[in-house]
Amino acid sequence: MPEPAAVSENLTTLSKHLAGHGIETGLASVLEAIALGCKSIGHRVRRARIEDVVGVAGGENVFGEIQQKLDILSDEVLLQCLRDTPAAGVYASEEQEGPIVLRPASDGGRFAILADPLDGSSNIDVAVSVGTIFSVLRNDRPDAESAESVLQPGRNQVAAGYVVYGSSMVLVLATGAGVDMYTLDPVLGDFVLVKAGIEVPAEKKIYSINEAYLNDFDDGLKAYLEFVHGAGYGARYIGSMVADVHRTLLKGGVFIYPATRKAPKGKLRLMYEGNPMGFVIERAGGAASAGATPILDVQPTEVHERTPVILGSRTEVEHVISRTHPAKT
Ligand code: P6P
Repeated sequence: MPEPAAVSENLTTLSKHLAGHGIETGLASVLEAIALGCKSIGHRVRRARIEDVVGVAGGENVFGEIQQKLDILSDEVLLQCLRDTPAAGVYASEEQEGPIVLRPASDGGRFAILADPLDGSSNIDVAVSVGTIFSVLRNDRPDAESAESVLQPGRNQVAAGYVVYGSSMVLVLATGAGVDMYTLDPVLGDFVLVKAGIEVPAEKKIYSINEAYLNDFDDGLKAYLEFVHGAGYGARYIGSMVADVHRTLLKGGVFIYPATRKAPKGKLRLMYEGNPMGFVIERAGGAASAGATPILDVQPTEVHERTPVILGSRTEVEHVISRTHPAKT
């Protein structure tokens, strides 16, 4: 009797893996709702040109930035998925002026979810990888203050992650149990575990920064760039945070979106870009700094505030901070 063929495919789905690692039911339901929303968003991204939803929507977001059609579509999809999830209490996103209270904690809404529904959306028109970034906090304020429950430091996150819409649809999820990577199996229609316990390489000679802003960088950052230019580093910059961070997580190196003279707090948002990516990288053994302090220790005062981001391999982040903030080393 021939040996049965070994099951080469890993059929551990997201739901099964969460249940197997003691993730509380309410949080698991929120993460599964986010994953469902991302499957739908990924499908729309892939069909953007067919459905003629590339390009600008004609309106602006709360910051006066041009909104892409898919930015709005993606936000609506995530919001709908979370409205249908009893444990989801508050939703805030780059596309929403302020936090939306879905249900108070007293009615089961025990988690606050923040998201950049479609990060890097201006790259869609040219088929560059984009993604959804999400952060989950406990909605632990009295009902009357639910909307303010999102203003917590990133250290308080109970889960965070992102989905890359690229050559495949990849979900990276950080929880108390570590950082795991799933790929959407188009046949199963589900995210299946492909790598558990991801760790950022301790060092790697790759730096990722938009050097077009060189003249606006401070002297410390210019000194860092002189160092890497003479030390055999490779430069990689996709211009899509999710893609640049995903590469940094898997291969190592450092991703930098710094403060500049024109943007003294940088461009990226603390609550739904810096914090979730910082949580993923720290849970994977890397470092994530806002310059003078770890990103996750920044006490937010406003849901859309910006932060400098320096994250990746511990040694590589150290090379940056030792030059930009010498007193901190
Ligand atoms: P720049 C995309 O627009 C984004 O928000 C991030 O995904 C990306 O890291 C950054 O802006 C790129 O900004 O100024 O280099 O084009």
